[in-house]
Amino acid sequence: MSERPDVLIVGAGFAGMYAIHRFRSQGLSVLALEAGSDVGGTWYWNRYPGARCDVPSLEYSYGFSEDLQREWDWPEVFSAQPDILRYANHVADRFDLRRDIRFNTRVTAVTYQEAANLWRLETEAGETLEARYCVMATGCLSVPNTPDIPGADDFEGCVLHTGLWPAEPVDLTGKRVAIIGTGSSGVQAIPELAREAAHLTVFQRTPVYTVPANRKAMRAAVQEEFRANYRQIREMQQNNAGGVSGFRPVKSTSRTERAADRTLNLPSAVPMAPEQGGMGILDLTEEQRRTLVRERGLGVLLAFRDAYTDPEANEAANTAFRDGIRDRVRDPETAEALCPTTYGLGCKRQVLDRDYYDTFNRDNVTLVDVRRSPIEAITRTGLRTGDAEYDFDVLVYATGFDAMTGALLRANITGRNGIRLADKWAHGPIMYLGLALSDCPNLFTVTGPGSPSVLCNMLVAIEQHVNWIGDCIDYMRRHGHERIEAQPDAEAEWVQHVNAVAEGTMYTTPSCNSWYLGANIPGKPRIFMPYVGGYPRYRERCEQVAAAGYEGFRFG
Ligand code: N01
Repeated sequence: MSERPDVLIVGAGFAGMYAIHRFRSQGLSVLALEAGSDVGGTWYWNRYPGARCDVPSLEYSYGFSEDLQREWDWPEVFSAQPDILRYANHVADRFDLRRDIRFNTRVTAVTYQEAANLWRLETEAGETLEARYCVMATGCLSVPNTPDIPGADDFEGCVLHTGLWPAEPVDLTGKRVAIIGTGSSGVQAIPELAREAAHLTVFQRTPVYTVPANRKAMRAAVQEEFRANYRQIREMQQNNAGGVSGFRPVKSTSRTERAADRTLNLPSAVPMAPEQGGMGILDLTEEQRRTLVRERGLGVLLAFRDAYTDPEANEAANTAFRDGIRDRVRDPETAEALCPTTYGLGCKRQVLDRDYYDTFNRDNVTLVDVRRSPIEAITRTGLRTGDAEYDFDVLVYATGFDAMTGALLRANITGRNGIRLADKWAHGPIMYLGLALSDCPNLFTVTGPGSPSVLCNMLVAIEQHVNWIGDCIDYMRRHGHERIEAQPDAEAEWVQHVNAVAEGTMYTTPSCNSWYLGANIPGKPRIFMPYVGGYPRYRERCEQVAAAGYEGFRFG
């Protein structure tokens, strides 16, 4: 590790890890600073029971190394957190990444030194490091949100957050457990907690549309078929709106299996392109929709692409979904409380589950609708709502993240002339391509706001950004440039474009309150943050920008 590396990378999740490898391979010296004690980012922190990826692992994996693809075996089609973390560790070992990572090091300030043209990073331990380039690989969902509930510090039991779950196993046997939150994390954790705890109380504010996840174990023949076709698969990813190839094994699966995969359409939570088409939900009567859901499960509703573009079709799908929940959950009052009514399918990221609705048929599970009777306070022994008191031993927050902007703001970035990112973003994130900021020369972000990021297979989005940044630094060195900086007008034009493409989609309907819009954090500006125009269109724009000599940037 050199004294002053060429590049300082903040974060050693999947983005930071690839950045180390990529930049090293082009002859740059690097140092990554990571708050955790090991690699893996999201998969290091989110160890809660049931944590699992919602994109197939053969797609949610690095594509930069043929050897890596050849040698790694996934045990399941959609991997559980421990397997993904094992993969991250394997990558770290295989490419000897740890020698350039400083663990247990949280960055507290990132400041541009104009005269020296250097970025100075300060750490929680009081250390200072400098480099010409700074790459923020801080993740999109890495700042856990813990709601400010009165009395939170009074609780005498054990408090956990799904996004900060301890590494050592938590024994919940015989315990009364409570969980707040029913997003992706809550939905995955609830069935597991219910199996382990003596009693589980679920505090739900907004019901979720969740469909059963694919539970297939990985068959060796399927893995092999992927291996043989990886080159084509990676290319297909580059041309798919969500960065998912959708490649289906042909040789190693039966015709029935392939047909089931097609009709159930459960490949991943990444939205598919509307042009993938299919039958419209309005072509069926209400009774036919209900029968279809009874026969094939709730996941079948995701196959109707019109439900994501046409409000009438959307409402038909929402109604069929609610009927499906009522058919599934025995207690009518609980079933009714589980039915989403305030927003439609497609507004939030699709949630996938294992036994979620069946969990509410268990004797040891109680659902509390805190929209009807809000949480008033956390007490010494539990929690109080408007109409009841609940006692428990363990409180689990599954209350999500300060998404997309949270980690960048927490790093306290200050650019040229003392311009603070917190001030610049007071009304929402403004940046160019989700990659760079005006007044912050030589600072790049991986999967920043305004890029497809969370609407794309993250591994694809990460590799594209890191490669673009690496190529840009290479270009600068070849052309003798010391500084690159996004131009304010390019930044403004891009933000306008990001907003324009999001307008009129299900993501931004007035009834939709998602973390994509920042709506989950009190006081956060309501702006649709990721780029919804599709990964290929975005990638091409990045390529054009580079090919035109970094259009929208200024060199110095
Ligand atoms: O967070 P969320 P998440 N009182 O924000 C509730 C990814 N992910 O961690 O909707 C009561 O979705 C809140 O209620 P409401 C994935 O991209 C992926 O679950 O605000 N409740 C909501 O129910 C996902 O979208 C995977 O009314 C409160 C919940 O907490 C993203 O991470 C797995 C509350 C938060 O849901 C975030 O998911 C896990 C309060 N004061 C996560 N404050 C997979 O790959 C919040 N809530 C499968």
